[in-house]
Amino acid sequence: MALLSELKEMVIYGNMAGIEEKTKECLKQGLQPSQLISEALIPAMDTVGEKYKNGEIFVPEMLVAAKSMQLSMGILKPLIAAGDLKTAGTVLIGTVQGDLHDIGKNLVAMMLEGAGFQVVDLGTDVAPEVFVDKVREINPDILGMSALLTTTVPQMGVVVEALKKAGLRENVKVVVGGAAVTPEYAIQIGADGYCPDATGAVDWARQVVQK
Ligand code: B12
Repeated sequence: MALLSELKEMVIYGNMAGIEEKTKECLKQGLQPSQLISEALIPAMDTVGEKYKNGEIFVPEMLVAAKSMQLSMGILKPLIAAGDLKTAGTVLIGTVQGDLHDIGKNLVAMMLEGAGFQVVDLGTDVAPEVFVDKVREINPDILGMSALLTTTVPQMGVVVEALKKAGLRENVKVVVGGAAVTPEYAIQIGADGYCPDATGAVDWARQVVQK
């Protein structure tokens, strides 16, 4: 589909000026918001990651690509989140300390909201004690943590330990995700779940609150 590849290219080349128009055009042509995300925006970020790894682009280019994706997501978010109004459960989510990547975390939050969950987002670079204090304060059904850097993944284990120490571990289900996280690591730190993507996170969250 030409429109989808055009949208994808606009993210890859960081075309911030035109991306919102293109997103609207895609919707006008009948494409679904979820399709724009899974067939254009996410594949675009994969390409950007590859180019960065191969030394073809650098952090500034990666940043404008990310900003372009966020502009497009800004248009899609209300459409996805409009789905369901009743609360399926509460999810506390954040990116761990030292890590500023938030696109994937935002996508997970957005999809969960769309599925009817109330989502409290702590943002990025969240210190373990901030996660723990917020769990104590709002008593969520689920705590979701995101990490994209191999250097920040260990923070997830630190948070799980801090929850145990605070006597809160049994009160909340912990799910981890992000490109640098593996299912094995989730088991190793005693998390309740790992999901590779946002749709998986929604399925997992639904199962957890049903139990
Ligand atoms: C965009 C980007 C940036 C942007 C981030 C902007 C932002 N607002 O997020 C900027 C330019 C700031 C950036 C900075 C850096 N980055 Co960067 N970045 C990326 C890039 C290209 C895309 C990430 C992304 O958004 N992907 C798209 C989203 C949708 O995917 P996702 O995050 O994986 O999320 C999905 C799943 O993982 C899952 N998920 C995510 N979170 C959660 C949470 C839960 C609870 C669940 C269930 C699921 C889940 O669901 C999501 C949706 O399907 C990746 C390459 C890549 N392909 O991953 C590199 C990458 C992550 N960055 C990398 C690096 C090295 C850096 C820097 C250190 C570069 C530098 N020298 O400064 C800094 C670190 C800054 C910091 N302290 O965090 C490396 C990491 C290497 C490693 N393994 O550690 C990567 C892999 C690039 C590479 N190939 O080398 N980066």
